[in-house]
Amino acid sequence: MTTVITFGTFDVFHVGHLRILQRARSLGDQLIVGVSSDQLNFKKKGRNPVYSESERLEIIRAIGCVQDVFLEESLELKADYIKQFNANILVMGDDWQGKFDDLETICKVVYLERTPAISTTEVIEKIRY
Ligand code: C2G
Repeated sequence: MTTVITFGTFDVFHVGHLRILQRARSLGDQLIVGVSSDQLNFKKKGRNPVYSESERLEIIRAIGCVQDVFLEESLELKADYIKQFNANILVMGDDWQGKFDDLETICKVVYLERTPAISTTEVIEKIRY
């Protein structure tokens, strides 16, 4: 049984989010997703997400290729989460290329290409104007 784990905020869920989850899932038998807490998101991006952490958890939990979700409280806890879920593969978008290579001592680390031309920021801008 190969367990894949990935992380993200997944705010204002869009097709770029869906595709990375589907591709991550295709690398193993089950996919576990760490959804960034509101507080962690504020630390990373300097703003509150549009959807709250409980709404984002609910949405990701309902995606067909996702087997389990949990709240990611800190970027530094990745090794603990990987061990807790016995994950064999860590998947990250290539905007994080190289950033988690040190975790290769406990699991395989794979960076997948982002879907071009879509982001939460762009969706928010489109709605705003
Ligand atoms: N993504 C993608 N294509 C896009 C937009 C996003 O493949 N057009 C991917 C990102 O690379 C990431 C995932 O979708 O793997 C979630 O994106 P974000 O919510 O922006 O994730 P981020 O806030 O970078 O959180 O611990 C790491 C962080 O929690 C990652």
